[in-house]
Amino acid sequence: MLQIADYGDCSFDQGRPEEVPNQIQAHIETILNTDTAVLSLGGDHFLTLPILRAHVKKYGPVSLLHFDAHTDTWEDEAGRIDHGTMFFHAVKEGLVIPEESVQVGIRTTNDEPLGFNIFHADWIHKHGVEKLIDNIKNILEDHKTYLTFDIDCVDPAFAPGTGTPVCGGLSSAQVLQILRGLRGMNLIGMYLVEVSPPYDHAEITSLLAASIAYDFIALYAARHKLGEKF
Ligand SMILES: [Mn+2]
Repeated sequence: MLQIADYGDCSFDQGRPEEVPNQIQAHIETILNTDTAVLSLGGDHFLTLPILRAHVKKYGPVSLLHFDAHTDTWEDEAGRIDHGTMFFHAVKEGLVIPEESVQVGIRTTNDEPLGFNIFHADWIHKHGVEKLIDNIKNILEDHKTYLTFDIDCVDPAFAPGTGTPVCGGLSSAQVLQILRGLRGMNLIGMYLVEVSPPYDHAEITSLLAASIAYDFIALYAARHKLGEKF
């Protein structure tokens, strides 16, 4: 059994947007320092960067299990952080080990994968979920892994409520099958992002997001309460 608390929102000063990443990192560190795992919900995917910084401060460099239509590793020489560049920065800062990390459901192009293991949506549709799960297990092994899930990994037919939808994605059933196939992974933190209720229809996307978040908690419990490993 897990004890779970809703810790509320992370507040910040809208007049000082440049301070937001540091405030979020400090907020996450406060929770991690109590030896509590954090499931973060909502917002722009770039927030993974300060959240990762907090986790790496505690755990050291981590593997990333990243569900998305986009790699979010586009280079940004100017040091600007946004929801397409944060994993470029995460690699350059040494927060994640790309060779021990996996990106799932990608269906946009990026000439520089930065060493990440990428499983495009096309590959998954061709080879199937079971083969994907085997590959993910072989790459993640027992490495400490941070799980970050952009809802746009899922096809807009199942998750229309998001800002940058791309057709040809995974179904909601495939996503749940993948997560349930990864019981035993060494999960240290979780983040579900880019759900945008104004773009949603009949709460389809929100329902899926809630289901995925629930499965994240079950995945964490399997490892940390039941002691399961791959
Ligand atoms: Mn995305």
